Amino acid sequence: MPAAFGVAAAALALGMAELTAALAGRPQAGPLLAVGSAVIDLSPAWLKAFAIRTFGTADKPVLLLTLAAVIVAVSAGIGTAAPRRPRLAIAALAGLAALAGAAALSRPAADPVDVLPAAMGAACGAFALLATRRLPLRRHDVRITLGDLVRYGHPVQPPVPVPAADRRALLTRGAVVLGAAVLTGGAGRAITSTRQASADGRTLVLPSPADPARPLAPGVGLRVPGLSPFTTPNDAFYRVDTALIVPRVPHQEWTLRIHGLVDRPIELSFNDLLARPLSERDITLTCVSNEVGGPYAGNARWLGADLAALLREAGIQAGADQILSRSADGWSSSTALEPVLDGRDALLAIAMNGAPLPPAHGFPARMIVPGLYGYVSATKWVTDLKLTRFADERAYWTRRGWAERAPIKTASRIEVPKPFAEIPAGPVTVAGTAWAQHRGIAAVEVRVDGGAWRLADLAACAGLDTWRQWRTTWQATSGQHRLEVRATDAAGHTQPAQRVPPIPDGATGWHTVLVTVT
Ligand SMILES: Nc1nc2c(c(=O)[nH]1)N[C@H]1C(S)=C(S)[C@@H](COP(=O)(O)O)O[C@H]1N2
Ligand SMILES: [Mo]
Repeated sequence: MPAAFGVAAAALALGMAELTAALAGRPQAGPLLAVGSAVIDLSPAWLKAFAIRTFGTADKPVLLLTLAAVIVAVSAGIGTAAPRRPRLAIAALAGLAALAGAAALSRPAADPVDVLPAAMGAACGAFALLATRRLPLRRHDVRITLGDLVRYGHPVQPPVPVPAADRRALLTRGAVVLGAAVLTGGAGRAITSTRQASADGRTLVLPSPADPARPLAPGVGLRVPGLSPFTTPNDAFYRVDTALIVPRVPHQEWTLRIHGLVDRPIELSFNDLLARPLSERDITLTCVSNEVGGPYAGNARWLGADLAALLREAGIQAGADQILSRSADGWSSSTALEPVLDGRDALLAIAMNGAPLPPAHGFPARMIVPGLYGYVSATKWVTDLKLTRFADERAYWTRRGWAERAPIKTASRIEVPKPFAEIPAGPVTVAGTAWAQHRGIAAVEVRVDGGAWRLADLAACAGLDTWRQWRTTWQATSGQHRLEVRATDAAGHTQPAQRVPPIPDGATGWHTVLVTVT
């Protein structure tokens, strides 16, 4: 029972902290998010890779659940200790609060007020814990208290069973504490989400592009059931980032600084960005963590300002070979300058498929560079571009063992039939997607059971920077079969058979699908 009371007290502490963080306008300083984010940044690369591989996009809920489980366990312990060793319990609580406060202060763009949520939470948690103390739960208590004399007419001698009335009083208090936790926590979440809705830019009217995208040929998307669409809808677009909650950056407050090795540093507001001539381009984005055949690729129509033109306005100095970009949430990325300036459509994007960037995909603005993996090019919530040298500075993932320069490797995957599908004998459509951004796909080949490679039909080409769909017909005979695919890019490079893992610069190998023909 004291254990449960400890958990209720912890819930109240978290609820109060959440409310304090919301009222202070610093939701990121709430203990759960602050500690969770610190854990993400402190965990070693192999653990992150494992989390992304094992849990995919659910990696963040899994982290929060783990954190919640730890809190329940620790607070149950504190609750158990509280009746007999109140000082120890309060000290443990203070220690946890100090940890949460330190985590909040360690966040990028932290402010001294960020310790407030942890402090308020700890104060309320301590108050709730002390509420158990005045109940005679201490079976071995020999202290003579006035309360005991009044209640029992004599000093309490051990062992004294806990009177039912007091157990009920404890239950009532526990329920009150839990109710207060739900109320404060709920109010905090409500305040934060109301604030965020107005900062999301949902109501923004997008300027029309000065340089619109070429209309998509009807043949870029093949009509094969089960094949992913040529243009990935925003809500189906993969998401990969280190942010535990989606950073909310009000566009009214957003600025982008361009500095470092430049002649004229620039600071740009969101209105400045909207006022520039904007281009619209179809570009396929890919994550370096994508395993062979994996889902971390998506194709969208982006609207944005010409990134190379912006940098040239700032005056690029000799010696600069890297754009070190930073995001509102403190992530950083190092992009090779040369590909950005070579004439490809590198964008400072504000919209995706006709809508302002969804918050999860970088609102108000993000970078998009065709041909480079996301971690070296696609900074979301971008606020800072510094021209530097690879020799001088590194970024979030390059400090953790990933390659400095990471052009996207030629890739292909089988999307139809699905792995382990059972299909009837006869003609079977095999179809999928291939990509080699900024080089283009020249050929896709399929083979069955290690036999001869056969060319697949390619869908219409939408440009060098997008993926390309393909299909072929296979005369399936009964039994188990192994389908394999490989692509050749327009530079003449064919995907190698050799399997290498994503780290440090992207996976290779042929995507293989096993099916049973009946
Ligand atoms: N601020 C920020 N931007 C980021 C990341 C990040 O962790 N933080 N991850 C990058 C990686 S690894 C990829 S693959 C792309 C994914 O973009 P998406 O989530 O819009 O698909 O964003 C990039 N931009
Ligand atoms: Mo990525």
